[in-house]
Amino acid sequence: MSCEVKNTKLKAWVNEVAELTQPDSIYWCDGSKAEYDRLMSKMAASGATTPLKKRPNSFLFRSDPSDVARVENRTYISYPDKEDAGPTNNWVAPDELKKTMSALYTGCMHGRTMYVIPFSMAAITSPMAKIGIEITDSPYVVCNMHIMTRVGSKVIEALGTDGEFIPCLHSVGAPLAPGQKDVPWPCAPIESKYISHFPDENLIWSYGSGYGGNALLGKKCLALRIASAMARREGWMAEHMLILRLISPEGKQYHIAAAFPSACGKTNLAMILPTIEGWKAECLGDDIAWMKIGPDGRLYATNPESGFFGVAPGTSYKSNPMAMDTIRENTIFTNCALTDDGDIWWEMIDDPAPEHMIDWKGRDWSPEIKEPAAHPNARFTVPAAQCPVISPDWEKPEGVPIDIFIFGGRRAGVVPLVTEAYNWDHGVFMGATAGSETTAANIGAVGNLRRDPFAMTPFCGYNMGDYFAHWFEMGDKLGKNAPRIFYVNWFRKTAEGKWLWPGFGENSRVLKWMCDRLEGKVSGVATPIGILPKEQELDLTGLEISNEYLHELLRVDVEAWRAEVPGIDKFFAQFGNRLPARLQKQLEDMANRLA
Ligand code: GTP
Ligand code: SPV
Ligand code: MN
Repeated sequence: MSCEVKNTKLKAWVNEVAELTQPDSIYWCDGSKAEYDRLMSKMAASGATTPLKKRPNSFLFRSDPSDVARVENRTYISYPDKEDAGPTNNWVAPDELKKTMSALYTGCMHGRTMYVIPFSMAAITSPMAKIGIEITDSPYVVCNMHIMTRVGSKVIEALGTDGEFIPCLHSVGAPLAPGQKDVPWPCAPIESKYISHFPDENLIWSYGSGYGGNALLGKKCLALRIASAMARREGWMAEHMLILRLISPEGKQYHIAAAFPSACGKTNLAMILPTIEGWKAECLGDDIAWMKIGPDGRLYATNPESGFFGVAPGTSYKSNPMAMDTIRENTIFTNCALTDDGDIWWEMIDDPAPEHMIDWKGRDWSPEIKEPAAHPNARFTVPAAQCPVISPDWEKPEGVPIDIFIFGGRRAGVVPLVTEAYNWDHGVFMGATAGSETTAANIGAVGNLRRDPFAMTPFCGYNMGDYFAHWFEMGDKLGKNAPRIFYVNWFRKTAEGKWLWPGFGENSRVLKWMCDRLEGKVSGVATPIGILPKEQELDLTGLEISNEYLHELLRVDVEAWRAEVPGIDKFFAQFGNRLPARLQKQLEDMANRLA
């Protein structure tokens, strides 16, 4: 560390953690390239990673087969009162959880180095920036944090003697006995994994997993779970949203923030290459948005991260060319397949599967093997600055003013391609009732329909009923400056299981309709569930789509929507008196329109 650590609280906390976890040594990270290179070389030498011959400065990691995604059933929001965590979060009282975890942490870093990572979420020059300190025993976490956050001595300088920071404690939970050889991906069994949050204290404790959102604590733990609770206290918003700028042929800019559940299309939409003539897009963020009302009364959004931790399978030059160009170098790959010439491969990438590969479990793979060669939640970690369509304004300290909110999810049926909310309250209702089929981004069953309000079910750091109320409060404050709200579903299927909508770049056609609505150029049609495009209002120039598909995509199936009402009612009931009356009223209004 090139500068001296003067923060009394920080020094005391690091000493306290070291006493508890008993590492062999303590290392303060400076965020430099030399540090990254050194750690990667060490991990390559130990067999923890494979440098990729075909991609400059890129590395492949294979996780333990049990440690491949977030663990929602081991994730805790801990307040003294269970009611404050609400019905959608796991809860254990702080004292009890700390007792259990302290026992696990005792001596858990034996045989390992303890890394201290000073990091900033959002550019350190941004008024929205929050400083975190992650303590971890995983060099893989250090390298990923280098990419995903701003790590370095500047953060320590900014902290001074008494600056505030969010303590983020992480251990893979695999102490080494003297002389014991390490494994490539150390972690603890599922029943001793804990991803714990103490929002009253702005404190994060994570144990037992080395993977993504469980271990890179700046991301879901800090920037969503802890930040959402802070945002409610302080009157701003922390959302699971991409941020993009759409530019019309006339040069008018529209800023869009969109919330879809994990593995439901945020990274893809964030880097969209519009297929309609004259329209351009720039990426500002692909996963998280922090938003605050600016001096002009509009809502300004900042991406607190500095990298992308994106889903690999499905990514190709055909689906997401900008992501493919982003990951040409300086990328960490996790749980992808390895080709014989030293490159990565995954399902639905451009090239067909070669005759031989090493799969994500490190086994020989050939096309007769029926299991996928890459894990469905295989990921890439890459600096955002490498994206060819990154906006020149992506690090602007004050952020960008949001014009449009989009909610959505993965629904094979019922939900049309696009619907606009009648007003803010209706839009909040749409967000609160969003439903989606579960994906491989969490350990658990895939393809089950669940309500995932605002795509925040796994990430809301307080009672979801209070979170709904916070959305209404923000709308009241924004008044006429509030963004317009839309709901989309790119994932509608035919009875035979074929996509009805081509998706990806073609989604620009739907975005254009939204802009046309803002400009008053199109009227749409009022339906019981909201405003839908008239078929001729969607710009389909150059797209081949059958009338039958288009009709189905824009059809409101009144029977099917009536059938949703009791489910929503039941879903709302679990929030008891924390459910805002305004939401119940929206449900009644929709039921009446459907009657
Ligand atoms: P997280 O990083 O988990 O938060 O996911 P995400 O919301 O960023 O999802 P992402 O953009 O990585 O997409 C996940 C999967 O959905 C990938 O396999 C994509 O290829 C696929 N996908 C994304 N957009 C579309 C679309 O418009 N249509 C279809 N059919 N698939 C899509
Ligand atoms: C998600 O699951 O929404 C992700 C990946 O963005 S993780 O960082 O693992 O949470
Ligand atoms: Mn995400």
